[in-house]
Amino acid sequence: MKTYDEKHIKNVVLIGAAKSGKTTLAEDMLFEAGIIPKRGSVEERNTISDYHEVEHARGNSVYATTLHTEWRDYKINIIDTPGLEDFMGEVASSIRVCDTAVMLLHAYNGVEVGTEQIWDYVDRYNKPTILAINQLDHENANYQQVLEQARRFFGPAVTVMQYPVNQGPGFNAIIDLLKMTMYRFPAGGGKPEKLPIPEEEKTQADEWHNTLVEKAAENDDALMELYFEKGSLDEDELRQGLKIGMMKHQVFPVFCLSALRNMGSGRMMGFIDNVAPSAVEMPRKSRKTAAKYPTTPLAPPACSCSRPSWNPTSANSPSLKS
Ligand SMILES: Nc1nc2c(ncn2[C@@H]2O[C@H](COP(=O)(O)OP(=O)(O)OP(=O)(O)O)[C@@H](O)[C@H]2O)c(=O)[nH]1
Ligand SMILES: [Mg+2]
Repeated sequence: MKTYDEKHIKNVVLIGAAKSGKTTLAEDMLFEAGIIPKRGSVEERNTISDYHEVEHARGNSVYATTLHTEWRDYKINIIDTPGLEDFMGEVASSIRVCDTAVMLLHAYNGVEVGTEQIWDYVDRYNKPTILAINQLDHENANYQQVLEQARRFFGPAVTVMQYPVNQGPGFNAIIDLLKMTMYRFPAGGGKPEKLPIPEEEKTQADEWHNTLVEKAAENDDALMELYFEKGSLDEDELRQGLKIGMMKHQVFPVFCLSALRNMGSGRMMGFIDNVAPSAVEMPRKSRKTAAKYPTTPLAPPACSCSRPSWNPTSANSPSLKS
């Protein structure tokens, strides 16, 4: 494995109500990046993440599992957490050590009781959050309804980054409002084709793109000035504004996924690389010891240990984070 400096390591936790698809997404992120040659499944009890016997017996994650993947020039450390209330301790400790939380919402069930319980911890620790609407291939997937529920529950920080073109069993295309591109996936998922936004989607895409630009601009005075000057922001400026918004808990970007069909996770990992804050970018104001323990490669060790265990299926190490 390559050596990564602190800016090129992203620590994310996958959270969400039971059965929203966290373990399937973790498997997909590893597969998509070529860390594993074949995807296991929860049904076949052979995912990298759910390796304990009790998890096989129950068909649920029970423990928080640390994994890692590499996407482009970044290392993404992943903690896959359980969704059931009984295991909330695992979830809370994982949120505490992550830099970005990826909250999965089921494309039909939307915001569930489990989502609300888990959100209390994200809110308490004020963690930058991505909302990932998963299972868009579900026969009853309803993106619009889930988005409305999310807006009601998470508030105005909900920021649409992507929307599905054809949700349901035929799901294979996403419109990305940062790139203003349509991604169309091959039948088996994987690398999407990049296409122009179709004529019939242009009005909707333009409208939501403008909202995205405003959302990115409003978190930073310099960007706001630029926006007034130019009437728009370029991709890099958008990324910068979204990053600031995520760090202030003013932006929760919404992504589209079908983890089971290997659709959408690559683009989301690209966003984690380029926009989600790394540990060194996060403000440490609230910690009295922060000045004593700066997060730089030359500083003395100072870390949180969230899971002192060893995963025999991926030979990973304890989860330590400064
Ligand atoms: N159709 C469809 N099914 C999915 C998708 N992602 C996950 N599933 C299925 O949803 C079920 C739950 O998936 P998991 O990955 O175990 O969900 P989880 O959030 O890890 O569940 P817990 O660990 O119990 O909280 C399994 O049957 C998966 O095959 C998806 O994108 N589309
Ligand atoms: Mg799971």
